[in-house]
Amino acid sequence: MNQKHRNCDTIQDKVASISKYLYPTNTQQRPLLALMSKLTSAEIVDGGKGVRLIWNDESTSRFHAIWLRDNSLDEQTRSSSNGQRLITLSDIPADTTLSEATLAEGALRVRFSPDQTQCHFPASWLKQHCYDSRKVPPPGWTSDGLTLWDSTQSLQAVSFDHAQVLADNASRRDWLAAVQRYGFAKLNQGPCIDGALMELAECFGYVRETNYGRWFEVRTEINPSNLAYTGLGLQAHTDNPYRDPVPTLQILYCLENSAQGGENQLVDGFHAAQRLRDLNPTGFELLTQHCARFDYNGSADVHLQSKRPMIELAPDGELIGIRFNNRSAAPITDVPFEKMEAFYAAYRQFGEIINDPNLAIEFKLDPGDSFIVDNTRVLHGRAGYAADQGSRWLQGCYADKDSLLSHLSVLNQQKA
Ligand code: NM2
Ligand code: OGA
Ligand code: ZN
Repeated sequence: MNQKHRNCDTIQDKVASISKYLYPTNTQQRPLLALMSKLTSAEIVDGGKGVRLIWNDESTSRFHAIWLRDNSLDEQTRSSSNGQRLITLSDIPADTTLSEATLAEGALRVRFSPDQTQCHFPASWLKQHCYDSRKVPPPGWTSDGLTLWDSTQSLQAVSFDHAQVLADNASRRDWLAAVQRYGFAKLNQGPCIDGALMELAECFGYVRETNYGRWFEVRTEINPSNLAYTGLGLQAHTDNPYRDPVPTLQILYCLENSAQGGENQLVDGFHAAQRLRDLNPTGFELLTQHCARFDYNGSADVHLQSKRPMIELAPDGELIGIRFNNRSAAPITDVPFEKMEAFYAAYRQFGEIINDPNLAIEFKLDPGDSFIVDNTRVLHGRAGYAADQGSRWLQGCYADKDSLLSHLSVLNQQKA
């Protein structure tokens, strides 16, 4: 697309028309701070390769010319009907510099060279997206939007009424915000109806269908295809680590629970991983830097395999995923011989932390109750139960966090 010599005098209006796409109201993106920030000066630096802004609190932020050009908010750069970028990086000259940078009505107004395009950036947008002097904590950090928890976590604080979250936007928002922050939430007093969990997944997103079906029956079976379909206790685990990508949410919904035992436990895997890091930094590094392997071949028509670390970090050290499941851990072959003993010691220690009752919350589901877990973070387990007295019947399904967070963000925008 030819971007040369266009006139952007009315760009402020155009920015306004696309701003609904570009101002996330998500609380994790510092909007309040951004709204309160005012610019006091703008100075071109580094021969036009960047601009240095000073804020009313005297802090400074630098932005690169190429970054600003790529993120221009005008209608030629971003579609006014959907906010998507219309240009590719190749449409921007590699030698883009700033020829002018001034403050106008609190916004930054710039002109780029050589293509002479002009753009406005509202101060709040710049504050929200600044990247200068970003401090990266040591590996294993988690986002400010998460609250890590242990056995003292109040179950009440993350429990909601089933009918209310389906009927009412504000309750649904609170429920989904709890899943985002704590990695799980419980729902009480739903109907004891076969398949009722579908309505839960569908109220914020989409069911992830797998070889186990759109949903699956968790109860004792003869010749079970999976140990979940027995009365055995299950160590706290994440589901389906042998799948790539793993389902990022799981819902377990109780229809019957009169058998003795069968309590559920939940453990914050991010908390467990940080505890391992603090007790044994080398062990933590081993589990993050080497892949484990997972495998499921429990029925003749399925063979799922994956190779991923038990504790996954993003390139900047953010803790982003836990995979832990003794039943489907496959032989680990991606750790050098010299490190295997230490890797096993770390794996054992991680398991001990996960088994520590001080980290787990425990509850017994009543018929009509359910819980949802972020399967990349929170591990779930169950105590064994006797199959001969009473009955236990849960239904489960998978869904994905991207649509949950999307729905939550839309609800938050409606509130704002
Ligand atoms: N089920 C319940 O990930 C696992 O294999 C745990 C999964 C069979 C769908 C059980
Ligand atoms: C599962 C599972 C726990 C339970 O089905 O994945 O872990 O309470 N079930 O039966
Ligand atoms: Zn499970």
